[in-house]
Amino acid sequence: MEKSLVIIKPDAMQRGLAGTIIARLEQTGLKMVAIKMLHLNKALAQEHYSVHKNKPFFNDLVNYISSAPIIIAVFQGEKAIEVIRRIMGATDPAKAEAGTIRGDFGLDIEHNSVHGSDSVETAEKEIKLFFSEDEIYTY
Ligand code: IDP
Ligand code: MG
Repeated sequence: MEKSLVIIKPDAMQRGLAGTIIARLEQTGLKMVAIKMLHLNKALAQEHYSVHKNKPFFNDLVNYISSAPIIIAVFQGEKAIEVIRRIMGATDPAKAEAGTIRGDFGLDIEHNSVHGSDSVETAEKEIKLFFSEDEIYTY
């Protein structure tokens, strides 16, 4: 059983796509075990994206993700990380296949609607950043 952290990014929130994206995630058979709405401050945004701190797009990305409220959730199940990466599609919506979340809804490489963890280690770190243990449910 794996857990993955998902973020519904500001571009999706602002277009009323949160429910649609959550439905697609649930349709995979993965179970939603935690969810909250947050308006990230800069420090938390920088921490979440710290692996990208030397990238040219880092400041823009931090400003974007902290620009408006987002939904942060944890999905759990077999191969949760890989399953979510697959249904999200490629980072750049222009390259993401039709039928993927980014292929269908992403606006551009930055405003690509959704985040999903990329490895077990990253998922653990990301989940800890946003959720305490008692906010993650078993049912
Ligand atoms: P991922 O979200 O598919 O894992 P990463 O390479 O980890 O992609 O990048 C994290 C986020 O940074 C992307 O989802 C996107 O919002 C943004 N990003 C990635 N590459 C670029 C870029 O070249 N220009 C602007 N923003 C980018
Ligand atoms: Mg990534």
